[in-house]
Amino acid sequence: MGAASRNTGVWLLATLATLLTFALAKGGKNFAGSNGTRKFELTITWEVFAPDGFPREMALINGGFPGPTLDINQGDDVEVLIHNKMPYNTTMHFHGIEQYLTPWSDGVPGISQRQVLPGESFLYTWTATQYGAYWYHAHQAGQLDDGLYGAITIHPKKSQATPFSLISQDDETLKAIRRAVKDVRPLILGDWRHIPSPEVHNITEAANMELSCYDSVLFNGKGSVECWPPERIAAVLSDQQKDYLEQANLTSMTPKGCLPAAVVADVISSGVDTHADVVPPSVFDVCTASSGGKEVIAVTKTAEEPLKWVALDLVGSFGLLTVTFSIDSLSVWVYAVDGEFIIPQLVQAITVTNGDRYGILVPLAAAGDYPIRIASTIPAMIIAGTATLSYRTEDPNAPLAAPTPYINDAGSAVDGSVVFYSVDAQKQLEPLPIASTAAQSFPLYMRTVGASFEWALNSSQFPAAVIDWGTEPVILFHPQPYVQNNVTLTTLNDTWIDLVFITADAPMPPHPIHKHGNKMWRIGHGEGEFTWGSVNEAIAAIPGSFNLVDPPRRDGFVTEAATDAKTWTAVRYHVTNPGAWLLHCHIQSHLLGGMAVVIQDGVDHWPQAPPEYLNY
Ligand SMILES: *[C@@H]1O[C@H](CO)[C@@H](O)[C@H](O)[C@H]1NC(C)=O
Ligand SMILES: *[C@@H]1O[C@H](CO)[C@@H](O)[C@H](O)[C@H]1NC(C)=O
Ligand SMILES: *[C@@H]1O[C@H](CO)[C@@H](O)[C@H](O)[C@H]1NC(C)=O
Ligand SMILES: *[C@@H]1O[C@H](CO)[C@@H](O)[C@H](O)[C@H]1NC(C)=O
Ligand SMILES: *[C@@H]1O[C@H](CO)[C@@H](O)[C@H](O)[C@H]1NC(C)=O
Ligand SMILES: *[C@@H]1O[C@H](CO)[C@@H](O)[C@H](O)[C@H]1NC(C)=O
Ligand SMILES: *[C@@H]1O[C@H](CO)[C@@H](O)[C@H](O)[C@H]1NC(C)=O
Ligand SMILES: [Cu+2]
Repeated sequence: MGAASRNTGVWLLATLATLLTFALAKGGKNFAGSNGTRKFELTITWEVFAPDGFPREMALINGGFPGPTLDINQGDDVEVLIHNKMPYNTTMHFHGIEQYLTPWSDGVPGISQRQVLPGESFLYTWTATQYGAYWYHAHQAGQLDDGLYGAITIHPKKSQATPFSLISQDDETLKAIRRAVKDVRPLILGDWRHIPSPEVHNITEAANMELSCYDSVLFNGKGSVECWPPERIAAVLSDQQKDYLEQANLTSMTPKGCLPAAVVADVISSGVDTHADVVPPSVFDVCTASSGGKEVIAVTKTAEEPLKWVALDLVGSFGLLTVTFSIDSLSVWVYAVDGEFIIPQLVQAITVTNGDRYGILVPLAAAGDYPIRIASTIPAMIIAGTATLSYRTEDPNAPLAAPTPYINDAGSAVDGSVVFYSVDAQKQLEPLPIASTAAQSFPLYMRTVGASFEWALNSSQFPAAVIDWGTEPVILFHPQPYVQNNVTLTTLNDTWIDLVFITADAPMPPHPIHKHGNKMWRIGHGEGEFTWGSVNEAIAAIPGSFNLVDPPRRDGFVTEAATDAKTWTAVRYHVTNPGAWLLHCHIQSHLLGGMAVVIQDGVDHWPQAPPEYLNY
């Protein structure tokens, strides 16, 4: 990329920005009416901030964290102008947004664009073809862990069928539900660590092991470091955690609730030359309590409203954790998953992992302060935290409810009556037809290659952690297909594709695999070796393990954990969105460790990038 062409691109973008009057996106407000062009301006700075009470340098968007919600109507044209005022390169990805005919706005360095250098600006343009809950986050190295993210809400067009009459057929209730959904509030669930990602990267490489311990959990960017007494941590140790500790001749988790560095270095990284001694004690061991305040979702009933409902869009913006989400004493209706409406499920707990979105409706009766709880369910860490759903009725003297939890500190049900959201039982409100066979079937073996932080799909590692991209973005190679190492798959438009994620070894943790560009159907999963040459062959051999009629549809699926036996997970999708898309594990250390491939979908119909993107 020549300096001249880069400057021309920047100039073009800057001119565009001047010609079009941009409204400041602070607070999520913008000036455009519905079904027009929504314009947002995001200024990214690198500053000291203390989300959980511990000051550290991190990314702020328009001076705050998380960034403003991009509030959009389906059908709108969207323009997001970012100004990178950090001392680091960056890019912005719009998670779950299909970017139909705008693959150059997908925000993956080396795939869809060149990096946005310090001091530069970049204009992302796309059309909101979809509705529902999405989010934006940095896709440059480990910047998601530095707080570079925010929510996206896309209100469905009026003609969109809704699932609310499956929750209630009472007119007043339906009115209350529709009012709540129109006023849906994002609730971003995150994990947080005290060391900026560039430093984490350095320590990881020097120690040659994954730093699988965070400091706090956040709700919409707020949380606390809680240091629990050892008995509280010991009370919820799982068998797997006990087993790991035993193998390292240890008996307890660290004061932070983490598997000790010695377990990661000597047990999980067995056979690898590790240097746990270079890891600062604050990473795994030393717990220092601090508070960044508690997120409060305040809901007030007015006299005209006979019933009160609140709608929340849960967004899993985790770097590492998978959690159980639950609100004490309140059952919730899950009515949308990864943006799309489903047949609602009434539950008391939801497993939320990296990248997930769940739309929930909460019916409120008694006034009270209801703890909203998340608790880690991964072996690496026992950690939990709360926000508050504060509900007040029109009677200020009404007694407040005394809510009780459905889940414990390890995210498990307190008794057998607690119902978890079921992805296996997930039914789309508007199921689409699925082809009975696919044109191509790509087996992808999930494996570690060497150190505990180095991951691969098959033999190759995608260089996601590389800061200085020597190669040009894949999307610019149009019309020639591009091959980088062994990490590029190629498909034709209007064909059906199967991807099979196979655990190369057991034990293997589950991986939250996210595909850019489109949603997929999870058509099957099973235990044992995947011995078939293709998914088509597997369907013929073991039809009972597949569902081609009404399987769950999402932009991310968690692969089956392998404990003793290996497992496989098969997804199918229809290529209708030509472009270069990343397929990757959303756990930040796994992505940075290489667990990603590029899929060149519909190479026969790739759109031509406009000059301002080609030349940027
Ligand atoms: C935009 O609004 C018009 C008029 O209300 C409507 O007919 C059209 O479907 C909308 N477009 C989209 C993409 O929602
Ligand atoms: C990481 O290591 C590199 C190379 O040693 C060094 O230049 C850089 O300053 C380090 N960065 C941080 C944040 O520690
Ligand atoms: C645990 O103790 C046993 C017996 O002393 C020893 O053989 C083994 O190497 C120890 N394991 C670790 C990880 O230190
Ligand atoms: C992954 O590796 C397996 C086993 O070597 C091979 O059969 C398969 O074709 C590879 N997958 C891709 C997508 O290249
Ligand atoms: C940003 O990216 C450019 C181009 O790949 C690279 O040369 C430069 O070193 C990077 N700068 C920083 C601060 O990471
Ligand atoms: C691609 O994979 C093959 C087989 O594992 C390996 O021999 C080769 O070195 C790889 N090529 C690159 C560029 O990674
Ligand atoms: C790709 O195929 C789909 C399905 O047939 C079609 O609707 C779409 O127009 C095609 N895309 C392009 C860019 O040709
Ligand atoms: Cu992973």
